[in-house]
Amino acid sequence: MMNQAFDKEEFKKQVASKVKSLYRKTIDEASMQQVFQAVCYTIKDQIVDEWMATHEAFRENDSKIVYYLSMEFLMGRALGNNLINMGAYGGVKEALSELGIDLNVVEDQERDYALGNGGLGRLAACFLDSLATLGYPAYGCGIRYKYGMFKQEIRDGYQIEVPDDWLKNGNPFEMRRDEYTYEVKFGGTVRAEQKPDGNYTYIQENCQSVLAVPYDLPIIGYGNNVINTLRIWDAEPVNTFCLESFDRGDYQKAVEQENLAKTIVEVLYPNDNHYAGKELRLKQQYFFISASVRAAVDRYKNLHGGDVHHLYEKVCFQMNDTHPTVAVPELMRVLMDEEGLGWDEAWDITTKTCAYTNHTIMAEALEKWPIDLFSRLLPRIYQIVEEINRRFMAEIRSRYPGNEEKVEKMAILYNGQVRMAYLAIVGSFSVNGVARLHTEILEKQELKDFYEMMPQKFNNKTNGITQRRFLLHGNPLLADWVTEKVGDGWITDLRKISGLIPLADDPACREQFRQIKRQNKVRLAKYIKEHNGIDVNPDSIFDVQVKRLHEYKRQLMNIMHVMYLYNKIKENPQLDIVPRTFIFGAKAAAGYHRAKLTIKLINSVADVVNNDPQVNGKIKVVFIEDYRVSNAEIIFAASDVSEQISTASKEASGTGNMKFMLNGALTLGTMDGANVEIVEEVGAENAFIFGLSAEEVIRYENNGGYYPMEVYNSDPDVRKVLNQMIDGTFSGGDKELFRELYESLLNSWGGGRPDCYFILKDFRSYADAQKRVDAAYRDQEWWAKAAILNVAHSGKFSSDRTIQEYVDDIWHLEKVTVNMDEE
Ligand code: 26W
Repeated sequence: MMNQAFDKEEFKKQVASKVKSLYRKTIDEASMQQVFQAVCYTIKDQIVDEWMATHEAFRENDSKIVYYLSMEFLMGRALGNNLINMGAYGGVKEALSELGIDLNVVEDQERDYALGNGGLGRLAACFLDSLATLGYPAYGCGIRYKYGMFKQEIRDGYQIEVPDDWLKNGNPFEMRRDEYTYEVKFGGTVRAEQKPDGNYTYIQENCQSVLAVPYDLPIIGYGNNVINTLRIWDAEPVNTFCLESFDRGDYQKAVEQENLAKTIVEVLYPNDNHYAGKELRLKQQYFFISASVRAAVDRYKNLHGGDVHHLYEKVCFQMNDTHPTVAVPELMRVLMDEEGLGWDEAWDITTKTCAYTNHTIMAEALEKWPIDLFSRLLPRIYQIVEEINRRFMAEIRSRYPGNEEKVEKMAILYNGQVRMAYLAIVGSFSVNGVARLHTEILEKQELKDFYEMMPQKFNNKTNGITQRRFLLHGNPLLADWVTEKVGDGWITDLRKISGLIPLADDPACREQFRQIKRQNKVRLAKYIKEHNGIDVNPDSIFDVQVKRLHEYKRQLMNIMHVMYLYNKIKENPQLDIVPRTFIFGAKAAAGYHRAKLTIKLINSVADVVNNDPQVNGKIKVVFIEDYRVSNAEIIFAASDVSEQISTASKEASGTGNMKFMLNGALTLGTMDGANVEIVEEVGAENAFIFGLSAEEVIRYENNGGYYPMEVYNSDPDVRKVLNQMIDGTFSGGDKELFRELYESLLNSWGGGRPDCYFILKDFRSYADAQKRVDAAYRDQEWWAKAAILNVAHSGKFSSDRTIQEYVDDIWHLEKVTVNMDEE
């Protein structure tokens, strides 16, 4: 493989020949985009043997395969990561530089594959990297959206959404696989037909349909020749619009089918943690699930003489949240209607094949499809869901006789809705949360009834991240330093990074660490200057909150603290504080008004603070436009403080928190999600923890909330900040602009409780923690030590560890080895 056998001269030759055959140019004449394309095609040629060999190994070993079903894969850029995992990054860098080309510039030609919103989508991408690196047979199954997550522009402080035409220049790594096309049916009616054996078969008629055409992307394992596949489905019309249909009077239908194909994969829904109930979204779900499930069943049948009875021994469907839950009834349909199995047999197989991961307890995120919509769009699937529900209700009644309240609470079909989470739980053999605290809350609160009835299904899998992208690729300076100190074992076994622990006490190592952090801050400062036109001081504390914008994540509390600090400086311009740069990056869902208003507030505060001569560089506020995977890599590397300040109990896990830790930032956070486990690993003395506990938050919630007005009345600093939202201080005199935010904190705007995310309740505790950050940073020796200890204790948070736990407890896969002997 390229690992051992990277041939620089050969590589240069091939790139030159690709540039020639693709563009009729020499390398010198080619644009950087053309060089980028040529480099990618060259790499694709080089990995195709391993890709084939991997699949050959799956067949030879009759491997069990996990199909990771996900509406989102937030891959970021492929080129750099592929080169790293092939072991060719250094070689290619050298080869290109001999041609006078900078690999970083070539990498910058690539668009992010932004086929996801945030945490859930990025987790899927990290999991694919770990699965391939550990050598486990896996497919990612998703949708080839024409437009991914929108590109964010900031104009006049407001977010503007620009379509993400990521395929404009083509995708050199993808491979269209027409031969694995499936037809997917929507709507129409179901007719039961009696077969000769007396059983019934069900036929969906008068329906619309589209073709699902798969595109495969290689997922390259690190240094092991294993190449897994991400299969994303595109939609095409069944027969392109033709006169024939017109003649037959099917004109309308032909147009409709063409439109369906066009719209179904048009765009990723940009909602994070918010269910909108859009018909097209349900179509997307069934579209990719039907194709993926049937592809998996067909592959299994081909290898096992057409008999599906032992499917679960070789296939596992892992459902990434409830979005792919139609996999349960779809597999039932395939097993019964297409394979001729009876209900009991089919149910036994299905519930041994499907597993479900829950990623959120936010009530507004729960998918509940209206039955009329669901049954109209998926008539046969709905019949099956009805029967699943009927049998499940009977089970509840026999388990809890006379307890109709239980039945109502747990029914899959209730109040005119299909409760997807309940369908997922009932149809799966495993239900997991994504951090210890989150799983506990599921078991004790949100899914209590289900946990009581079927405790054996429940388990925790604390999330993780891939160190190959977020340290090795994103932070080469620190990666090299770690390797110099503890060897390169950490790249595939992050626990080995604990070898750094003793170095935290070595002043020379601390100095080296500080230098690296400083260089990374200079790199980010340069990025900010280029993209925002703002000068930031690399010697200030880089205090960073980057994540989706959501009320529960409390970016509002962060910017309110900046307002508070600004007021303190105005009261006393001599105020002794360590210079701080508050950095934000966040996309708001396009229809989430309050979140977008928070972005405007951040930018408005930035304008005032950054341009006030009295502030004199003590604090700066920067909003980084279009936060995404590729600039995240640069941001994590440069951070000192990691803001993880969600209302306790609301953030299921968080994964950004782990990326900061790995890059030596100190956590400023609540005891929420995986923060709890981060603090457990690194020690509370090396983090800044504040705020209500999850238990306290839940107790308040169960008792009708709290009175934010009491905080307003008793705390003059908080009162001043709140008043500034409605006195025009940060809005050029406009008193109405931010009123909604003010009201949401004090008087409940648009219904609900005021300050339901406990911002005012936690504010003092947060400000105190910020003071501790300031004090701690003055002791540079202490800070460097704590930062190194954060890196050193990040071993648990590799997605390699997470994946190994999924394999041991849920998937039960066996590793494959792929030997590429030189011929
Ligand atoms: C139906 C609308 C919708 C869309 C996306 C509902 C829910 C989602 C996701 C579940 C939101 C999400 O990304 N959740 C995040 O998942 C991460 C990976 O497990 C966790 O680290 C985050 O805490 C969680 O918010």
